[in-house]
Amino acid sequence: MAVARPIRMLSIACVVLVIFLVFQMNRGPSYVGTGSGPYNGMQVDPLKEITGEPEGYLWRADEHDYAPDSTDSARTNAAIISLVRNEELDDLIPSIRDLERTWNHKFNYPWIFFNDKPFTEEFKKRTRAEIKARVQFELIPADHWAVPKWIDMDLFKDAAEELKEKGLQYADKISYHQMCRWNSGMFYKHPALETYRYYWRVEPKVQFFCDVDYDVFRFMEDRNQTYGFTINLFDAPESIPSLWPTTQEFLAANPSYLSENNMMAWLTDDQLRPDHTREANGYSTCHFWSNFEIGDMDFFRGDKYSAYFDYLDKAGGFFYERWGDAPVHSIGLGLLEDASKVHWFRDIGYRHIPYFNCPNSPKCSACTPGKFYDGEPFLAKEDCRPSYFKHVGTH
Ligand SMILES: Nc1nc2c(ncn2[C@@H]2O[C@H](COP(=O)(O)OP(=O)(O)O)[C@@H](O)[C@H]2O)c(=O)[nH]1
Ligand SMILES: [Mg+2]
Repeated sequence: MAVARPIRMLSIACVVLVIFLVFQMNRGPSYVGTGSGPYNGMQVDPLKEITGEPEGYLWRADEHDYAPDSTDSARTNAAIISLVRNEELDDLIPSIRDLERTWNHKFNYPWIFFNDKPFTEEFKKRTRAEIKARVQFELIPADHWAVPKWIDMDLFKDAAEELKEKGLQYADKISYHQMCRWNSGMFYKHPALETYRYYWRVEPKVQFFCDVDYDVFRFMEDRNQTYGFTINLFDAPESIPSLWPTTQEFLAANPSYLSENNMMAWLTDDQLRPDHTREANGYSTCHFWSNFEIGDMDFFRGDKYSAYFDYLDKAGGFFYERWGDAPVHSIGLGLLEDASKVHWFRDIGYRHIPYFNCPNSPKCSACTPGKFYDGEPFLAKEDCRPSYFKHVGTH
């Protein structure tokens, strides 16, 4: 039986409408690449433009002594650090290879591996085989890793169960909470790092894509930089509902700690993802993704950040919620440090699944310039750079 023409036309229109709606739902957010609208932080992804090295003097391996065992080398006071489990060895080796190939075989900074359990002989042997520079294996002191005595474990279990029901990853895994706390406020207190100032944090399973031909630690030191990041991301608000209210209490008690040139506008942005800012009770959830960090431990060891970490630690949110070291470091820096002391290492091609920082540069290979994520299109909206560039800048 023939279908009446108006009905046929209506059916076709419906199909077209459905296809259009599906396309719209899967599309990246319109602030990336298209321009107009209230969100003008990132009209064009800067990673699509040609990216070169930072301006100014850079220390290079062919002009200075960076030999691995030189006692008078040009290396500054810095180390590559990695918290890792023995069972992650196979995932760690490619991370080491990438960083050695793209950068550290030229500069030979020491690697220091940290673990809450002793490293196996196999771990030591196989990591040493990848690195010309000095390598150290360090056990974390039990009292740095242990759950603090003021944490009520029954309360932890109830809270973890509730967070797990909400779908929050790792909520009921106590070691994940311990790891986040250690990275937030403990790593720089480890005796093996006491005499070090700068660190580059590396995780298993990460990738580096670009040749970096200058000493990044000297770069940090020469330009008086405190912290460098590659990826700027939104967090899961359900992991940190009371982090911002607790931070506000701390600030009210210590108003003089707030840096004059702070990053408050980025931390409290409520335009890019208003739902996130609301659910996190005033914090945008935007943070420097801390699986990559190049930083100055003197900032974390300083009075202001130390007081901030202690305040958070007493409040218990590392266990009763799932506060991550990324938002904690980021809020600490955003409030207590001068915005000009945070640097976006746009030239360091990097990936931690599922996100990338991939610049457009002849020094890079095996990543797509400007590609931010790999996987489902909804991941596009996790990019917080539009807010960061708008409120803080692209330096
Ligand atoms: N030694 C040790 N390392 C851990 C533990 N949990 C996590 N890590 C390390 O901490 C970092 C972050 O953990 P990861 O599982 O990558 O968390 P994600 O990136 O948030 O999914 C990685 O370098 C892990 O190897 C732990 O219980 N013991
Ligand atoms: Mg990881």
